[in-house]
Amino acid sequence: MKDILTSRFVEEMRKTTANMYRLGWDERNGGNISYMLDEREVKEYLDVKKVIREIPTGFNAMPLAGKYFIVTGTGKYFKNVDADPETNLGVLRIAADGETAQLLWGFKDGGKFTSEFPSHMMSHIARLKVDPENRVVMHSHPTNLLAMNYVHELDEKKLTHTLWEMCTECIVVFPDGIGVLPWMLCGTNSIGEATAEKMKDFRVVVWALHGVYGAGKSLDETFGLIETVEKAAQIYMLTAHLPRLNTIKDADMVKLAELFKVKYRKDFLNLD
Ligand code: 2HA
Ligand code: ZN
Repeated sequence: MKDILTSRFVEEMRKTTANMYRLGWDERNGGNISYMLDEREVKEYLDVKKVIREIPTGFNAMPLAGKYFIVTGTGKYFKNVDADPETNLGVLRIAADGETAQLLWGFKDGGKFTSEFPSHMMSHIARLKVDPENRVVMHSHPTNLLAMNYVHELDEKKLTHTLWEMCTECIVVFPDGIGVLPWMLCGTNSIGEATAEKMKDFRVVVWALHGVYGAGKSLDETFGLIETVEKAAQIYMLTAHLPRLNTIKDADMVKLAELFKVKYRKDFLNLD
């Protein structure tokens, strides 16, 4: 059995959480990540028959039964993942009944998965129906996007349109736009259900006055998605109080979307 600390997935989780912390998106215990793993890859590092602990999922995760995930822990700081992955991360399998998570590695101090586990697992279920290659759900508190929540209307079309206008590549990177949930109590099954409902249409979902959820095929792609939204929000926050002299036109965004052959939300543009 190979040492799990040398695995690609632990290495990627260490690098991603460190990057997100460095960017100031994940203060204290802010943010959480879940990454669906390939069973064959997990078996290179772990005896998957050896369950350390069983942890109730708190909801029915049956569509993910038998699936393996590496997830960040509740109350754990992204800042500390790199130095101590075995305490701050866990590898688990969803049991056949969908009601239990079987811990195979990690959460060494007796900890458990992120408080946002329902939102993560429900989002995986929703995204896998739209994109069978989806593997990652990522939650974060990016500074400029959060600031923008206080000064920009939280209407999906208006918010998406403003962000698309801020960087030329935005419409290519998130052509499906930004879903928005109103402020809701976090850590609950209700916010999980609402997030998953939005994830049917959007890979990026803003939790008003809290943060963002992103989904994608890999940690790199999902990080890049949130990074691009955050960059656009930063340009907005740097310019919102200044007279606007220039802007990317909707007709130009159409040209970009057509060149890169992305399926975009036409109804989020103002075309005549
Ligand atoms: O885990 O970000 O939404 C800390 C959070 C909760
Ligand atoms: Zn949060």
